[in-house]
Amino acid sequence: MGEKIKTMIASSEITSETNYLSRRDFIKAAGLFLGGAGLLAACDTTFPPVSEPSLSPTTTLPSQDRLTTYEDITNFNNYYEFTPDKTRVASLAKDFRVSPWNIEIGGLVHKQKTLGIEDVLSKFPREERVYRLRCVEGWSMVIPWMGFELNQILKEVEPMLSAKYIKFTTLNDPEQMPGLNSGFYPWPYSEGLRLDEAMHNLTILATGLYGKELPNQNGAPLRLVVPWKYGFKSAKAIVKIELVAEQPPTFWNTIAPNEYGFYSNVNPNVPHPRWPQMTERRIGETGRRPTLFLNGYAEEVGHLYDGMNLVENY
Ligand SMILES: Nc1nc2c(c(=O)[nH]1)N[C@H]1C(S)=C(S)[C@@H](COP(=O)(O)O)O[C@H]1N2
Ligand SMILES: [Mo]
Repeated sequence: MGEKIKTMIASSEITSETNYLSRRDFIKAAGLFLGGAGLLAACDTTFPPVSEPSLSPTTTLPSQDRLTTYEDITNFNNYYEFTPDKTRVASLAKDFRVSPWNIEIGGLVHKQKTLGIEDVLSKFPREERVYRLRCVEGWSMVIPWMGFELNQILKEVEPMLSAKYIKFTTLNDPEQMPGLNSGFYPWPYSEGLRLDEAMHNLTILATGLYGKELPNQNGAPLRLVVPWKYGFKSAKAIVKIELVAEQPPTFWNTIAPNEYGFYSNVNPNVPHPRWPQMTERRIGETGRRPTLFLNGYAEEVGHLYDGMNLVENY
């Protein structure tokens, strides 16, 4: 596996070989988001850590990984509320309204909250996280997200001892999202995590990518990213986060429980009835590469599954 490197360093090294924004533009964009003159100064000479991460931001990014282009990340999307056609999500989501937007955080918590998206952006400064995203259909990307750790928001609401799982619910607005008129699916799109998975420092809520605002097609204004799980766990357009006692039902698990388990950890050793899991196609590249156990994040998150049979708990 690759060398252990800081996320920030990883992205700056990769930057020179991609069409990433020039460093100057990136710094400008980051400053714009944060409105922080101090941060701008601090970022002047090195590639900008936009804020100090609350916990170690290290991650394994094998040196052969290159950032997927902005073009590909924003024009090849899964977002069934708009369309199952990956190449049409961007145009259908073009006028999606991301403001005003409220996120309700409740359930088994001591301090229930409803935050406007602008409160979220100002309360939880974002940092860059470069993560691999592996879709269960057999393709993958490397994405420079902007976001903050989910545990920051969870600590604010003070989970009760009885809370064991988190349920994420996303927007259900058929007027804006044409796919919602398809009666077959158990709308709204929902997802879930075990509380310890949600608290892990690799789990983020993303509000941007490539140093820019999060594009609508990628889940604006707020989207979950859990890099060691298949892409469908990363719910887009979140409006509600609930702490619950029991494992919650989820969208894909409800549709086809034999194909999509609750855990859905990336695992080349657990076959899928329709798609290859041993190898993947990196978008923008030719050929296929081996899929890594836990998407290459085993060192960081493997302990969450100690003693669990990951073939049974797929
Ligand atoms: N609300 C919602 N979130 C969703 C989906 C969706 O259809 N609706 N698709 C998922 C799937 S299958 C994948 S692979 C990722 C794709 O994210 P991207 O388009 O930003 O690459 O989003 C996930 N989040
Ligand atoms: Mo996916």
